[in-house]
Amino acid sequence: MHLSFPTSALAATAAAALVLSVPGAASAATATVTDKAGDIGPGVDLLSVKVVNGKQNVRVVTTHRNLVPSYRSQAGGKVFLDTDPDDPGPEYALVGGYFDGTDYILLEVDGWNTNKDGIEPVDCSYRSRLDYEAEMVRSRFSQDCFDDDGTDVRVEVKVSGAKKGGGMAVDWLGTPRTFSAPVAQG
Ligand SMILES: [Ca+2]
Ligand SMILES: [Ca+2]
Ligand SMILES: [Ca+2]
Repeated sequence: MHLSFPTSALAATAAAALVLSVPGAASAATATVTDKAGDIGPGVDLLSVKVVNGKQNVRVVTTHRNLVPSYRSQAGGKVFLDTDPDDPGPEYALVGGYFDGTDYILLEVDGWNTNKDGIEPVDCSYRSRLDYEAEMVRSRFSQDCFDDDGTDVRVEVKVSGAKKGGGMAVDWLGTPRTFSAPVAQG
């Protein structure tokens, strides 16, 4: 049993090495784009968007100010994904509500209009989770969702929410209808 100490020490070292190597092993390319704070006043202010383009999944994490469970926020957002730079505008859009009881759906789109005729939901593995505590929306898409899987991904995000005095406030990531720099698959 005198071997147990060196063995467990070795195991601990291996475990530590494993933990440290996870970001490298997954080798996902990551980019974070920030948006101005307070550029829409009351509403679900968008602060940043993180994109991780991994082997299996594309993940998009948006960070907000005023992400709350109440329906009074009327908050929601669209995460536009561009997987084909030769075709203008986004190829996909995740459309979802940002308060309790809302749902989300991934659509195959042809441009920025998500209400056009002929737009179909994508049948693939994806999910989106609201985290009010962290004020984040975490979305994950299997690479299988995309026709051009394995290519660079560019994003644009548009969020909206109720203004105190009525009407809706809209906050785009940076310049409206402009994609982030491409994030290559890691
Ligand atoms: Ca903002
Ligand atoms: Ca495109
Ligand atoms: Ca903005």
